[in-house]
Amino acid sequence: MELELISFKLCPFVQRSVITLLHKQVPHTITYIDLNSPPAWFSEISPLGKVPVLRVDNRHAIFESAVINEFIDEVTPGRMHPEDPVRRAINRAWIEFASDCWGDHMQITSAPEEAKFRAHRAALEAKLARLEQVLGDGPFFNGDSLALVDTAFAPLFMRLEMLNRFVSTYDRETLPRVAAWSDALLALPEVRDSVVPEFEKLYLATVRNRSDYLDDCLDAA
Ligand SMILES: N[C@@H](CCC(=O)N[C@@H](CS)C(=O)NCC(=O)O)C(=O)O
Repeated sequence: MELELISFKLCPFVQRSVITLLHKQVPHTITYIDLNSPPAWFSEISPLGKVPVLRVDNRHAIFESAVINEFIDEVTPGRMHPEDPVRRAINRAWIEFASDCWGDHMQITSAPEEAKFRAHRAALEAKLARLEQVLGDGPFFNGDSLALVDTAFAPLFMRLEMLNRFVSTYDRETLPRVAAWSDALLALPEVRDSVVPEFEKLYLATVRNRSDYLDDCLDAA
């Protein structure tokens, strides 16, 4: 089966699928497009004009990262979802929750001034506090093995840690399970290698562009 992932270098949703492909050691290619000026062929295969899209055997196009991830998981050996249907459903619900956390990340990284940053930081922290309540002893969401739900959060934690060097995006002390989960995910080679080498530079440049407040924090660091 030939798998081609259509990507944008900064997209966290694409990154989820890359982590899954790398974790499962699935041969694949990645084609990067410029979302500001997408090629005509992309509009034909992506109904919402969004990445990721997974092209299968150059014949089928699958969109939506959660669906792509489940597909990759199903067609390769091993399972990145719990066997128990209730637990599996709960994992899917938290994957959806991860997408909501992206809204807060977007707001945080677009904040024009400190007061707005603080308000959106509080919203994100409240969501992370919900996660703190459901996390066990780790290292991953379900325990010892990496699951699709972990791939949904790893891109968020990667970005938050990049920002944490300049400004605190959540309090690691009051959310120790979240912090430990983040550390465990970011230590994985499949997470580290799920972005292009120049990712941090690109990401911080985008953040500087979007937020005057974070631009000042980066300057002050
Ligand atoms: N729900 C989608 C979200 C994908 C998404 O928002 N992708 C962004 C890039 S990170 C995109 O393609 N945006 C282009 C647009 O909205 O025009 C998924 O999980 O795949």
